Amino acid sequence: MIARRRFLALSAMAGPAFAQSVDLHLPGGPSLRPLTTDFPGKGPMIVQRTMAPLLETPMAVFDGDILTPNDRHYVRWHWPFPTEVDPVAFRLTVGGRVARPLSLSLAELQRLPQGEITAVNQCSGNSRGLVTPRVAGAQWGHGAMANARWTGVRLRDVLARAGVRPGAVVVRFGGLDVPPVAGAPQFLKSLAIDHAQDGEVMIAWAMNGAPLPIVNGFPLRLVVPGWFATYWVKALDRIEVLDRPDDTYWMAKAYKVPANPAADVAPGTKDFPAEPIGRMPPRSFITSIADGAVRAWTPRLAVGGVAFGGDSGVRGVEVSGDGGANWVPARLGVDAGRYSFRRFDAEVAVARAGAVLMARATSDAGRVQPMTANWNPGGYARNVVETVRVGFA
Ligand SMILES: Nc1nc2c(c(=O)[nH]1)N[C@H]1C(S)=C(S)[C@@H](COP(=O)(O)O)O[C@H]1N2
Ligand SMILES: [Mo]
Repeated sequence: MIARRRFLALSAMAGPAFAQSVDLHLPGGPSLRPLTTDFPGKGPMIVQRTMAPLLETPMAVFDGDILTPNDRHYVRWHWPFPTEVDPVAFRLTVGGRVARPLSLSLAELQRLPQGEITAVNQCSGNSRGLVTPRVAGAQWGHGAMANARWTGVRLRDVLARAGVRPGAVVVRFGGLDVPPVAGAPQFLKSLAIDHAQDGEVMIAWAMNGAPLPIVNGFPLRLVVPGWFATYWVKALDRIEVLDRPDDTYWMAKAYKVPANPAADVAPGTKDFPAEPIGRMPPRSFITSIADGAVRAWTPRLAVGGVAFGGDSGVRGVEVSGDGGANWVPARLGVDAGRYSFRRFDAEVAVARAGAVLMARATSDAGRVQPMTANWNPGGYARNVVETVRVGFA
């Protein structure tokens, strides 16, 4: 499945050439971003930062197939990514509180029962650039998310092969990326032992039937359906079973949210009970019309987009053409499983003066997108009903 070749990503080092730019309509600051095609395996992507790369998927990409093409899947690294991986020499180690520590080649791993799941990979800080008052961090628009069909093996089966010993509390994951400065914390993330063994968490090597692009974690990554992408460790090469909670930086200090279901505190609040971010709430995005577009006048406007339920499926999507005063139910497209994007389409009545379009998803778990935005200092877990303004010529 994985070609026996090395991936080189030298062009990413050379300094991208910027041709076009994209307006993300961010309220708090400069909102134009350049587009680049200079990253390996990637088509035109919105540059938020070149190294370590933060590349955003343009919204129009989500208006196509519900599976985001691999060459448009967003990219986020905390530290410079591994630019060269030899898939033959590569080993995945499993250690800590296990009966039989493992060192698995890709071929050995791929002999375990294989499976597939379609799931949305969404950064905890997706849409952070829309958060008001403004918060620090990558000023993403809505494109720090992507949907893909992932192929791999169950984490549970790998752990069973190693034999988890009594007293296991969490499973910690790390990848090939190393911090460039001494003393900076290696990117490590952990899941509770029961979650790690739920049969859904997966070690994947393919995205939409092709090997993972190097910037998306070649040769292996963790897939944690329904959970924010911070847990989806890329270039995964080490798994450790711990007999205590993980107190290292990326679990204990970073990616903490207010300990309430909306991850919400009053703007400016610094001290609050916090917990590691986890499951995703429902979201929906209008993709058929760009924010700020000007169209020929029509009293009824066709509106389409994508929704996902977060940690459950999409029960329904409503669309409004008048800023939320009136709503109509949307038709839902193909159901590719409860963790996938789901297409929606509707027609809404709009005023001659302009349309204020909104979409509002309800998850199978009964969670509805709120009309007012949450706020937390990390700008995490935004899921407010978003607005697309359209003018008529
Ligand atoms: N090894 C490694 N894995 C990682 C990260 C990282 O910095 N290093 N970042 C995480 C975060 S915060 C996100 S949003 C996703 C991004 O996945 P993508 O680049 O494939 O879109 O990778 C996750 N996995
Ligand atoms: Mo992220």
